[in-house]
Amino acid sequence: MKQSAERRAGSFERHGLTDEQLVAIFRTMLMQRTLENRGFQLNRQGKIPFASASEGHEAVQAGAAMAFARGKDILVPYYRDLGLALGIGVTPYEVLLSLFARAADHSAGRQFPHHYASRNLGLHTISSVIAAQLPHAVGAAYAMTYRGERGRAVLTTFGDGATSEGEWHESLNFAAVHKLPVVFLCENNEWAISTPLAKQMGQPDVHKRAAGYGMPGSVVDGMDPVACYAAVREAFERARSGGGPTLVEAKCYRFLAHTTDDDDRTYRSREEVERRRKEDPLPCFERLLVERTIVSAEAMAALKRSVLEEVNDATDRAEAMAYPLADDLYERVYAEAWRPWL
Ligand SMILES: Cc1ncc(C[n+]2csc(CCOP(=O)(O)OP(=O)(O)O)c2C)c(N)n1
Ligand SMILES: [Mg+2]
Repeated sequence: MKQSAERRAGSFERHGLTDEQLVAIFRTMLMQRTLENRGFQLNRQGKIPFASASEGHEAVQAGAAMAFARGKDILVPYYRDLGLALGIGVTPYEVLLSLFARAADHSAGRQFPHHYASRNLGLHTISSVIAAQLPHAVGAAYAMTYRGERGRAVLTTFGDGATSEGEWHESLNFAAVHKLPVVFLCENNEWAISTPLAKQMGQPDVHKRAAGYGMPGSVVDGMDPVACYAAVREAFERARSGGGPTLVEAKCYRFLAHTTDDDDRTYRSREEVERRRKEDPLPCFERLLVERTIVSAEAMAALKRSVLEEVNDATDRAEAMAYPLADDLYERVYAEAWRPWL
């Protein structure tokens, strides 16, 4: 991976991104981490039942979100994509409404946490059923082709474990056969809950499978947000201009347990996690922005304060909202009033 070697050697390729865009990427990454830590805190305080963890995926997601064209492209993500959701415009308040399961949440508190959806943002609701989102993504891309639309594409994401599912194969194959405008982005964090990569696949490089489908594949350092932006942008450009699908693999790592319901000490060593922590994309990218004087130390401190204030404010506002009423259980589920207990 050229980019990561360059990063370590000290050179920096900004791939056409302005200072403002680089700072926006960092802010998304910091917001993702702060919100996610807030989810874990609220769970441990007994205030919310569940939160998931995407620490270690921030660079992939903020980079990919920067390549997404709002108002044109469609995002069909999976459950670990808080940063992608934030990066394309979901607000921290909306995320907290979902975590607190309040009535004002977009699903009126009914959906599992982190299952965002937004018609305006082009965000499909996500799937907890591994790989089930892929046929949906390919279907959306097929619709674009069927309607003769150009200049837009679908971005869909998944983990390394998802690549063992039949839907994964069917989706890539169908997209390649019909040259559909899709970007398949694998967030390879080396674990599928407690299943390590070596027990999931004989070929640890997911992108190499692209050749078997007849589509281009690329691999990128998933701890480098700018490299991720460049890889996803290239795939988007191919898809939007009629060049068909691409399989992009971002190598990253999950630093925390799978979710608040998981204890990763039962299946992986602390030494492994500590070793991988050294690649943490947040401090690495922060250092780069300050060293290159893209952000001053004072502006960085102010940015951190503003992210924390926004999350604190969103937490207080979401927590103060009402729960859904039991009487409304079947609202927006059936076309007509449905009161099975009456
Ligand atoms: C079809 C199906 N099988 C099993 C599960 C249980 N499950 C939830 S997350 C997960 C791990 C998926 O790992 P990966 O695709 O690598 O994504 P990651 O969670 O590591 O980001 C599994 C097995 C599920 N949700 N759906
Ligand atoms: Mg995984």
